[in-house]
Parts: sequence; C-alpha cells; structure tokens
Amino acid sequence: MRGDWARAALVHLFAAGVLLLSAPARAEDGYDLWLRYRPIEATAQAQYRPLATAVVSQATSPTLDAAKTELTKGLSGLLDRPVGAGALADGAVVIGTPASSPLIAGLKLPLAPLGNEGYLIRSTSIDGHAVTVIAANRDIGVLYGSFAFLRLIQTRQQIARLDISSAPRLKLRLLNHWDNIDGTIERGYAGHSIFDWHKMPDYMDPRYTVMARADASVGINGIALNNVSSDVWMLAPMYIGKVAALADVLRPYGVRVYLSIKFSAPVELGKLKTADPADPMVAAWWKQEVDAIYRQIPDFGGFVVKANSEGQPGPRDYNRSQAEGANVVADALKPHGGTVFWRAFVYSEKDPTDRAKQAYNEFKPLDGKFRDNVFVQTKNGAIDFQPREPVHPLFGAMPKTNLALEVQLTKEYLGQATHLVYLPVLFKEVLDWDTMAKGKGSTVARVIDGSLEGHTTSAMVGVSNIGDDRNWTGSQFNQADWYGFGRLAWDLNLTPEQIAREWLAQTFTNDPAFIDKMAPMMMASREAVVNYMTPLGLHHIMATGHHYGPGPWVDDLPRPEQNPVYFHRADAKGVGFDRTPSGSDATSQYAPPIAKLFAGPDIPDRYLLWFQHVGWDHKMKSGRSLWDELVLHYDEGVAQVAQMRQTWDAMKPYVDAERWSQTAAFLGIQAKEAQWWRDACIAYFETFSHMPMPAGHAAPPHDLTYYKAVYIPYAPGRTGYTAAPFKNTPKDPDQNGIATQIP
Ligand code: GCV
Repeated sequence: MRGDWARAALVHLFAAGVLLLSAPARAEDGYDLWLRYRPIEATAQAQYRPLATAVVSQATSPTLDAAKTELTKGLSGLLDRPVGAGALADGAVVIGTPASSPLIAGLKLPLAPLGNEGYLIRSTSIDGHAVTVIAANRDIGVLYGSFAFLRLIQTRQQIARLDISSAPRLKLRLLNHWDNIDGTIERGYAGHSIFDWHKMPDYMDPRYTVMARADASVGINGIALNNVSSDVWMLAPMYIGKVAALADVLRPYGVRVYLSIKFSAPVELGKLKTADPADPMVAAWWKQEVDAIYRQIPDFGGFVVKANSEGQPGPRDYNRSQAEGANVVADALKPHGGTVFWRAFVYSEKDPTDRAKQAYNEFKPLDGKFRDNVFVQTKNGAIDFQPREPVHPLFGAMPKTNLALEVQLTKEYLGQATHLVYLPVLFKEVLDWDTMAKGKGSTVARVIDGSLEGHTTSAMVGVSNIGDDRNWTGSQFNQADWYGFGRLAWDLNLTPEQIAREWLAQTFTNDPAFIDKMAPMMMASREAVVNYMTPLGLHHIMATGHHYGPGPWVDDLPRPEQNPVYFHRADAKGVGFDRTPSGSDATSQYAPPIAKLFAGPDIPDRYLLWFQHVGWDHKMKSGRSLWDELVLHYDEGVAQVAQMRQTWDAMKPYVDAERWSQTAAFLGIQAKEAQWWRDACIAYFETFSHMPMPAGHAAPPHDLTYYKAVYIPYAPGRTGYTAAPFKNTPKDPDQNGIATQIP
C-alpha cells in the first residue's frame, strides 16, 4: 500500500515535472517575434543535436559576430543545451566567406552566382569531420544564411544532407517608417515610434538592435526612418548625427538607413530663395548636404521623396517636372552610390481628372527621363492601399524607368491594428498580376525585378507597421505581414501559404494540428475583409480622416477627390465609378487586352464597381442581381470572421495564454466591426437601390441616421487629424439621442 502510494506520488511528480518542462518557459507577449528559439520537441532535439554541436567562425567582424551570436543563441535555445563557439569537430556549423575563413576557402564552393547577399548551406566534410557550412561572398550573406539555417530547424526540415543556395531576387528590400520626430506615427497602430530621437545618440535603445535582427532575418536591407510627409528638421545637423548613430547600430545587420526629405529644404534649412531644381544654387545645396551626410554615414542609402502630393512641396511649384525634381537630388547622391525613391503618389484637387488617372498622366510621359539611381516608387494601386485594388497602371507603362513597388503593411484601410488580415495574399495578388505590357507573362514581379525590361536594379518597399508596442506591430498576427513582406521581397516565388506556415511554426508551434487549421484561416482572411468592407470593386468608402470604420455617405470634404461618394457614385440607377471609355476612360491606361476586359461585360466581379457603373438589378455572373450579390458578400465577410473566431477558439491548447487571449479579444473586435461595416453599408446603399433584402438576409438593425452618427473623434494613426466633426455628424449627438458608439 505504502509502495503504491509512493509510486503514485512519483508518477504525479514526474507528470508535473514533464508538464513544467514542456510548458512555455515564460509568458509570451510577442516581443520575441518569430525569433523565439524555444526548445523543440525532445525527439526532434535528438535528431538535430549531433548535427549542430558548435559554431566555427574563423574571423571576427560585426556582421560575422552577429551571425555567430544568432546561431549560438538560436541553437542553444532550440536544442535546449548550450551550443557555443568552438573548434572543428563532427557536427560543427562552419560559417564564413572565402576571404575570412581558410576552411571555407579550402572547399572551393560555387559562390560566384550568389552575389553580395546570397548564401550557400551545405553538408560536407572537412578534415574528416562531418560539418555544415554556411558560406557566402560577403559577411552579410553569412548572416542571412545563418537565419535560414535556424529556420530549417524551427520548421523541422532535415539538415543532414543540405545543399541549399539562395540569393535575393530584388536588390533593395526596404521598409518605410512613417514615423515623425515627435514620436507619433502617421497611420501607426502599434503605439509610438520606436525611435527616441531626443535621447539619441547618447542612449541607443536595445530595441533598435532587436529590430535590425528581425529585419535581417527576413532579408530587409534598408529602412527609411521618417515619414514621407517629411519634417525638414530631419536633415538638420543635430539629427544627422543621431541618424549616424542609428546607422551604426543597424549596419552589422545589413540594414542601410534612408531618409524622407522635404523638397523645400533648400529654402527652409538652407535659407535659399528657391528650391527650384533648375537653379544651380539649389543643386549645389543638395550636393553639399548629401556630402555632409556621407561624411558621417558612408553607406547611407538615399532619400525617399513625396513631392507635390497632399500638400507637400515639389518641383511643380516651380513649373519643373517630377523628373527634374528627382534628378537634382539623384545627382547629389550618385557619386556616393545613393538612391532616390521618388513617389508616384500624386493627385490634385485642382485637377478634375479621375484621381485614379492622375499619377499615370503625370509620370508616363516622363519615362526615360529619370536618372538611373532613381526609382519611381509606385503604390500597388492607383488610389490608396485599399482592401483590393486593380494594379496601378504605371506598372508596365514605364519601360525605361526603374519602378519600385510600394505596399502598405500598416493596415490603414484594412481594420488597422485589430483586424486579422494576412497581407502577403494581397502582395502576391499584385506581384502575379499580368500587366500584358510585353505580352502574356509581363507580371508586376517581372516589372519590378527588372527582368521584363533588362534593368539592373530592383526594389520593393513596405510601409512599416512597427511601433513601440511590446508585440511590435499592434497585434500578434500583424507580425506575419512584416515577416511575409521580407520573405516575399527576397523570393518573389514563395507562396503566401508557405510563408504563413513557416511563420506560424516559428511564432507559435510547429504542431501540424495547429498549422493545418491556422494557415487556411490566414489565407482566407484577406478575402474576408474585402467582403465586409468593399466587395465587388467598391473602394475608399471608409470614414474620413482616420479611415476607421465605414463612411460611404461622406460628401463634404474640402477636397472632392477624397470623398467616399466620389468613389462609389451611388445613385438611383446604380453604383460604381464609370472608368470605361464612356466615363473617365481610366481603363485605357492598361494594356489593350486588360482595358478591353475591364470596360466590357466579362470584367471579373471583384473589379466591377471599380471600373463600371451598373444598375442595382444588373445581372451578375451568378445570375443574382447586383444588389443581392452585394448583400451576400457583406454577409459572407461577417460569416468568415465568425469562422475565424471559432478556429482560434479551438487553438487555445496550442498557444500561450497571453497571446491567445489578446488575439481572441481582437477577433471579437473584428467581428463587431465587420458587422458594423456590413450594416452601415447596406443601410446606406439601400437608400439608393430601394430593393428588398434577399431572402434569408436580415435588414440592418438600425436606420442610416444611426450609422451616420457614429463618431470616433480620436481613432489612432492620423497625424494632424482634428477631432472636429464633419457636416454629416451631429455636433451634439447626445442632444438628439443618437448613439455615438460603434453599434
Ligand atoms: C503619408 C494616404 C494616407 C496618408 C499618407 C499618404 C501617402 O493618403 O492616408 O496618411 O501620407 O497616403 O502615402 O503619402
């Protein structure tokens, strides 16, 4: 009896011990991103341990040391035993370049095709020892290869017979932080800026290094530090000193710094009379300014410029073209190897032309006029980062110009911090889009990688979603957009599903029971947001200013081309923007087969209301009327979010409490807001269609007045946004008893 009791107690203790050992080592809040390096399952440890016993690095440099540190940290964590730097032995991981490592040089590896950033990982033997080598031409390739090696273990790939080589498809893979010097972030939903300019350079927050590691782990090799709607102070000497200190922190990780500049800087900072790019004094000022930057930051990346856009100054102020503006800055950067990212996001309230056409009209005639160190940085669509947009017609239309693709990671129009929307699906839709510019197969991917027109440089840019929240990006799942952006920019052939799977494995657990449910949920999440916000080609019907929540009724903004009613054009006859030849003729900015498709009856449903104004009873491909189809899509979106919540509920056993609860709460917010979107939009469009709800679909619970009165004065992310209500919003909602809360 005594023995039985003792045995039982032992069994319990053992069970408790096992539980303790297998429980997450500490509470997780998302800070460690996908670089958590928590111990993998014991069986997997047994497999991997003999193949990763020590790290052999025969030289030191900041980048090689970063690689060594990452490997020893990662391997020790994943394999749950100390893996240090050591000597050549069985199972060693030998890292280096032929120049820095005699062991690597002796192997005579085929590194030439890998360029400056590529890497090779190979299982081989050195002096009779079975080893893994991580080799590259440059130290940065070794760092990228080290992250890739760790990823193999994190995702439980075999590492016994490796022969992998990889080089990035795009040369420049950049994030644009829209951070202001005062710590706010335009369209930032993850807290304040992580850059504490006031304390730099004396205090360099360790988070800068963690961020650089994360960027490097997915191959991001440059960041613009400040908002494209730029503050001229950023170029002042006191800030350049701080930027130099930050560049020192980021350099070992292969991340170069860029700055957004204000075109009027020669006047505002330089005290010149003009910023006219044709004025020799202006050119000389830019040269002197740029030379001064490079004296402190020899590998400075260059400038991002938002000119003559949304109130920003630019060359048009002096009757000069966008190309003349770009070139004066490019000429100053050229001797130092710097690059200009000149944004094509231009539209004017003074131009009555369809806003979707304006950038093309202005930039297309300038094809071939930009210097070779200029990229025309073009948003994925011609309006503004909508849940779905047809691709910007400039892609494929400027063969003699370097075009960079700009996508937005911070979800300004897609539910901001809390909605779970996995963006690589959107990015891939854009990259795979066939512009038909040179016949079939002229995809956006081939435009931006330079292969379509034989350009030697290439770039993709993501508007960052990083802030000082503990989880960096405002939600756990927004991290996947940062991760996925980098992975895709490195390898445009990856599928969003592959990326989701590897991100899930690293960020949560490798358990197939988790991943097989979560990857499809992430994949479906993008279509869900399209459905509950802007189905069938609707666009830009968000509330104004902050773009949070529905506002299809807004018609009173001083700039007409920013009003939601401008975009949907609902009337008694129907809805949609006629961009066919009988309307604004924006369709003709696309290659002829696409123009014809978009202007004709075979247009895919998903772009219908973007390009055509159709009757409420228009017969859709499904046989249903447009009105019924619209309602069905809104309801489908709401149902998809309900499904996502159910899926996540079932994932509770696989996820630590803190990250699970936060995500569950955010999905709750998303469900509430999806319903709000659906109800408000149906209530609004019904005032035009006057059609009954399709059978089985409930009418919105309130009338339109109710939804119009919802007033959110301080939604985050809007720099300079004032809380003053617009005409449509009752000034004193309580007085007339109208709700101001999200229903
Ligand atoms: C930085 C949209 C956003 C602005 C942003 C602008 C841009 O209009 O709402 O906040 O400004 O795009 O990309 O320049």
